[in-house]
Amino acid sequence: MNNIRQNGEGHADFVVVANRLPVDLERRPDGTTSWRRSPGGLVTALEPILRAKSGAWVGWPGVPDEHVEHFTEDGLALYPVSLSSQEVAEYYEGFSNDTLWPLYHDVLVPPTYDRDWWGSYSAVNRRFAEEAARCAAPGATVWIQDYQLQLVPKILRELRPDLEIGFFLHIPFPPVELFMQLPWRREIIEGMLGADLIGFHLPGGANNFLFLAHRLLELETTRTEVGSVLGQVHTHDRIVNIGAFPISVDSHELEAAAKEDTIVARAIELRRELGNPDKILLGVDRLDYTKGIDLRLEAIRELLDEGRLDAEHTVMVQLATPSRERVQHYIDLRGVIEEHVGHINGDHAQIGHPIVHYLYQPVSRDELIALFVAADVMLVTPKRDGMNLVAKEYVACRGDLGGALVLSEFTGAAMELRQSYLVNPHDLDGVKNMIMTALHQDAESGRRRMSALHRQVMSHDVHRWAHSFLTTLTDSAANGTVRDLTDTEHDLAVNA
Ligand code: GDG
Repeated sequence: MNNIRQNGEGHADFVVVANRLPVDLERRPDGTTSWRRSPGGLVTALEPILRAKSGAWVGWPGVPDEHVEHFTEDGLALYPVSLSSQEVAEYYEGFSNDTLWPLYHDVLVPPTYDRDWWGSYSAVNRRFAEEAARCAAPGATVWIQDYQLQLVPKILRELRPDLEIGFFLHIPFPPVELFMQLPWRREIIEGMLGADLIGFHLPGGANNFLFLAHRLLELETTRTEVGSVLGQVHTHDRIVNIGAFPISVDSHELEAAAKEDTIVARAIELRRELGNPDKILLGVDRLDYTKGIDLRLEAIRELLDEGRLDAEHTVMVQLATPSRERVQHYIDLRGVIEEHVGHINGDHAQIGHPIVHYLYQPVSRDELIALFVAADVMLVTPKRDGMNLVAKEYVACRGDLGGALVLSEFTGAAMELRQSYLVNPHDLDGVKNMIMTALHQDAESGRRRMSALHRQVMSHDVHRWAHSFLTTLTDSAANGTVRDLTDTEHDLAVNA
């Protein structure tokens, strides 16, 4: 990353505001720093738009107590927001990930309500809004991402009423009974209502929000169904559109990668390294209590104990990417998962032949795709998940129509991937039975199922998602009304 240069202010026509920048600042042992790209679905989807439109990205560089001026990297204008160690502990690990994250995921663990964390969350949200206000050109489009930044739309509108402001929530939006626990519930809803368009993955989240805006703030809400917009909130001076925009993956890129010779060869080699088992089961998740890694391992353990799974010819690979490692619930969960893995291997493995291959470390993108290609059954069993991109990535990689997807009904992806083997993750016997069904599916029905899934993911990719949100945002900001985009319009715009 050597082409770092200063960038002018207030010139960006399109601004993305997210907790993290698309690059990570890395501090070397000798104290010097460097930038490393951190590719993710959002960057892939938005990069072409950022480049075409003189775009800017506002976010935290991932390291506390670093003050970095804005700069341009590989043609992208980046505006770092610095956080102190205390803010990382209170705004990020605290309020974002130990209050909002569990509250929005069905209170799977009890959320902590801490007034200092709230103070920090408010202050940091203001800093993000001020940075966005600084770099946006007059009348620019600003797209704010996710639960860490729910106050930014309101603050930004106060600072810059000329802007077109969109907000998208990547995690579920909870029902009123749960949301009402939050001591700062009014502020959060008012914060989000600073946007012209608020997007959720699913209609359920959008409806929960509409209901809350009415119940809590006594605002008039109306139901409409035009394109992705499901309703409107009428504030005293504006109309805010509320819609459902299910995110997706870069399906075509993944499908092509999965067919590359090197990846196919690596998939074969992986199977050999795993001892050429009859069946490979795969789980890929951030290590998070929402993802149901523990219950999946419990299901496998009982199936082995009962002799229904053949320990000699079955292997499971579980990748658990380290995440939020200083939050106590995550430390506890790691212990639980590793105990399960130890039990399964202790009881059923043989020397040189573990049943569960468990990695607590990220793997490269190519290795991940090779694992998707090698896996006979993909296990995606969250107790609650906004969407779950892993499920869609697996399907995109299975252009060969092989493999099977066991998918929790409690993921957003389950709304679209109806031909998967759907399970209720709270019903352990149901999960066990469905794993056995997926393992023993007959080849023809397996191909039929995968073909339907693959078609869905190929025709609804992340570019379509971004285009759909941004088109609706422009209509919303212009006059509060939206047009229903046809499939052809989507395809033309996406392929332009
Ligand atoms: C939030 C919401 C929503 C994982 N391990 C490795 C690796 N990954 C990649 C996956 C996938 C991504 O990380 C995880 O995305 P998910 O969607 O599954 O889950 P969250 O991180 O919880 O994301 C979620 C999403 O936002 C988008 O709106 O779908 O519901 O919770 O892309 O492939 N990638 C590599 N190595 C790994 O070891 N290279």
